Formats: sequence, structure tokens, C-alpha cells
Amino acid sequence: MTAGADHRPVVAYIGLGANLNDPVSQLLRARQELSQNANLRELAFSSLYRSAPMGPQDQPDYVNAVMAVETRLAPEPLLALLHEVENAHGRTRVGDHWGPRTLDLDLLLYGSETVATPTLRVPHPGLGEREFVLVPLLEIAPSLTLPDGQPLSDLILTCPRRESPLIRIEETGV
Ligand code: ROI
Repeated sequence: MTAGADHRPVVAYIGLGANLNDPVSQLLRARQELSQNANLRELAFSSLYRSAPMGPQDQPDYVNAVMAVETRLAPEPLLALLHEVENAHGRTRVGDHWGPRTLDLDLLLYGSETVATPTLRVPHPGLGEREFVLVPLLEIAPSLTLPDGQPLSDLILTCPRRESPLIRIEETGV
């Protein structure tokens, strides 16, 4: 058994984002790599959405999606796997923390568990402010609730509106 793959099976949600080097193919390749990993089973993959950058505006538009997987990896080993895939995509962080990236994989939710360690916070702390995460997440999990019992559909009502719309650019056939 892979180290760390000893948790009871959990449904985890992964946010994918990219705005460099053909973002659509970055996301589609990442989906393949994740779904082919022996420790993950793909349950759903949202449409792809394009949006203006949140944060510094002097960078290309982003493409975002959300994937649901079943896994027995504990949260930290799952995060380590996400970092491996990011690195395999030649991830470089140009400039500051909120700069452009070839691939960003965020662990959004891990079953109904809350994680708060120095390296990982789940649910993802930006969830409620990020339309580009909430919309694809609701697409594949409309009745999901957060660990505190709050329906995800409530978060979209309070999510700050952006000036430019989130555009659904591609269905993924799931
Ligand atoms: N903006 C959008 N639209 N999509 C992202 O995935 C994204 N990721 C980021 C920051 C820089 C916050 N802005 C983003 O990390």
C-alpha cells in the first residue's frame, strides 16, 4: 500500500487553476494525471471556466475547474501528491504570491473533515470569496455541505461579485 493511503475512503474536492502555457491543456493533462494515479478515483470533473484574475490584474485570464475524487490518502499525503503534479507541470511562481502559474491544485474539501496544520487548511480558506471555485464546485456537487453544516449553495449568495463574469468555456463530458 502507498505510504499514507490508509485512511478510510473519503470524497475530496480539488480546485484546478492555470493561466500560463495553454491553461486548458494544463487542466486536462492534470485531470488525466490525477485520475490515473493509483490512489485516486475520479468521481466527477466540472466544466472549464475562464475568468479575469483575482488579485494582480497584470496577468492572463485564468481557466478553472473542480474535480471530485475518492481517495484513501490522508490529507497531507494528498496535498503532497498535488504538489508533485504541480511541479511536473513546471510550476513556477513568477513574482509574488498571487502571480501567474502553469498549474495550481488546491485541496478544497476533504470529506467532512476540518484540517488546520501549518501547511494545510481544509476547507480551503478562500472558498467563500472565490466564484471561480464555488461555481464549478456547485456544478458537480450541488447539495454539498461544509464541515460546519453550512450548505455550499449559501456561500455563493454571499460570495463577492466580480466586475467581469465567469465564462463557462468547455464541458468535459462527465
Ligand atoms: N484568479 C482566478 N480568476 N483564478 C484563479 O485560479 C486564481 N488563482 C490565484 C489568484 C492569483 C488569487 N487569482 C486567481 O491564485
